[in-house]
Amino acid sequence: MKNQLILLGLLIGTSSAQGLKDLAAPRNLDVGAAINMFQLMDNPDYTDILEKDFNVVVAENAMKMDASQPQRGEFNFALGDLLSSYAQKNNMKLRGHTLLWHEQVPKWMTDGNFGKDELEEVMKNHIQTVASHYKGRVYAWDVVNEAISDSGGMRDTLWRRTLGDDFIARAFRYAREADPNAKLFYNDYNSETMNRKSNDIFEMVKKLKADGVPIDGVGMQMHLTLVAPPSITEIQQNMKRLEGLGLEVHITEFDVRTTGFMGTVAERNAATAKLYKDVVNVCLQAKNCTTFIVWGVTDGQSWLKAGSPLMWDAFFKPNPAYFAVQEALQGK
Ligand code: 9MR
Repeated sequence: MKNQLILLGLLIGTSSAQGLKDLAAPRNLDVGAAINMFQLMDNPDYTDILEKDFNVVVAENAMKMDASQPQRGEFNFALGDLLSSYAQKNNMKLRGHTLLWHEQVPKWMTDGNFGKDELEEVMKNHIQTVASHYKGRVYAWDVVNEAISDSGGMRDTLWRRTLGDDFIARAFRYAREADPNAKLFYNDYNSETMNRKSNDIFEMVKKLKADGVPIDGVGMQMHLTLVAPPSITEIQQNMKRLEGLGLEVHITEFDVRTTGFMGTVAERNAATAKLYKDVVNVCLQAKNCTTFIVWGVTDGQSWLKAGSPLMWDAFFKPNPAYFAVQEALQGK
């Protein structure tokens, strides 16, 4: 009976049985979501969506340094392991976010007053302990997150101040040593079009490649803003130049800040849906863009806390953006 209903659904053109991941698979695209662990643990509406639509999961917060090494040398993998077994059970890939960042670091790290050698040891130990723990389970890691400044050049962080600019190269080498099979990514925001920041990232990853540093790809976070949408042509150009370096692109944290939009909610949602569709299309067209990940599932749980940035509303009902992505994947 169930099969007949699915067949009927397909015949009359509804694709309710097919999740986004099913539509994306023949187009060689992975579709993922950042996971809120509280929702994962006790909300079946949430897990129903995950299991229907996504084949990649990434912890929104649970695998960051403050969570995984809350005290120096004391690691806590409880939540990450839970997500990892959930992913395994549901045939999903687990993406790792993130090994090295300047935010969400534990207090012992920021207050540590470490000298160069000691901080290098902290960095190496963190990267290698975490990457070894998830070896064979995390298929791709954001090794270094947001290390380029918004105003040009390297961002001034504790890592860079103490360790020097080349901490990035060493971070990638440590990660590769610990897990030779995971794909290693540099991940950042506001760097999807051709701009100062994406130029800096391009030059950086070009040098890393030239120096033989093990880097496989660049994560474009894509926290977009509806009132100042990015140029799709420039996104395409940016993906293309990374392809020229042999680098893969993952869209890692897609959402749309919709506040400030002048118009009705319906107009706002339609414009948001178009942006979703345009970006999925540009990714489908780029040879090296293999993954589209949204930064959360429902609007109610988004870090943006306003508007309709995601594909489901706060009541778990699909937004127009959901159907727009569906259409893009179907080539409509
Ligand atoms: O969505 C995350 C939010 O719950 C955290 O409070 C915040 C802490 O800085 O991090 C958010 O996720 C960020 C991600 O890890 C890196 N890129 C920007 C994301 C949104 O701020």
